[in-house]
Amino acid sequence: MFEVIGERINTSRKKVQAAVADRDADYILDDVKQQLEAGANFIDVNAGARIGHETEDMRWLIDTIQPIVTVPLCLDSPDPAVLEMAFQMVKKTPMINSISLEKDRLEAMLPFLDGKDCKVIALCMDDNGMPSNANDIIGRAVLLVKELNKIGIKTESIYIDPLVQPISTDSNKGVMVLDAVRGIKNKFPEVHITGGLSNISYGLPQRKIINRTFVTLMMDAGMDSAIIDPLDKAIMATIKTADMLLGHDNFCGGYLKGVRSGAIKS
Ligand code: THG
Repeated sequence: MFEVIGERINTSRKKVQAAVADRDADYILDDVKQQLEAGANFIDVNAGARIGHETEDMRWLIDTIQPIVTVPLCLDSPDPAVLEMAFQMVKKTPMINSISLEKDRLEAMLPFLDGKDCKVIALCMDDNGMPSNANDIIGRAVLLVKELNKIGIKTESIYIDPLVQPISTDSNKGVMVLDAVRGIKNKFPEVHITGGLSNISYGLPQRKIINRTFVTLMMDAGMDSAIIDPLDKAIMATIKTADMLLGHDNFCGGYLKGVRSGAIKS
């Protein structure tokens, strides 16, 4: 079944940033509870936005969230020192978000991940920047899997983020990433595909209909996870329905449960 990584605990969001600055635990706990009730399979925690405060903000967020969280955290930082500190604090093995092929980041992250039996999000980003065609994305995914396998991370623990780019700048950006996902899954059937979706609609009006339609297409191509807002009922209902239609929901059980709980309405 599709795995939802709840994106809301991110200090780039104004209200979360204020709550973190004020050490307002109630606000954070209430938000996390809502994400869990909505069906988040992981809770992403990103404390990167208050420059100079990432380590202490991450420590406070984990201390705050950990007592109530029933799913693993997804530790979201480019800094291996922050990730190491956070990794030592968590009780459930976390997902690490993220590694990339950028030379400095790769060289810093590989020793941190070496010997850790955890899930890892791997971005198809290198020192040349964003990928420019499907083969470029696939080639980067191959290198990421190779580097991670070398240090003992199993292919089934790797979540490739192909990096979604705005379709408003180039009408091929949708097909490009869809073709890339098919190519990656063809080479590595056991690898997971994840990522943020909302970049696809950047610069266009009525973004949510674009994001919802795109996730459906991405799921057909092989995406089986995404970093989204689980409180967005429409996208959650779309994902559950697409999962059923793609044969990932035995006896339509997940869909019917969603309807009974009121989460899915036509
Ligand atoms: N891939 C991976 N990790 C990621 C991303 C990705 N982590 C961060 C980000 N992208 C996904 N997380 C968020 C979290 C919050 C918001 C968007 C993405 C969000 N943004 C509002 C907006 O842009 O309008 C901010 C509004 C506010 O201030 O509240 O809510 O792609 N691996």
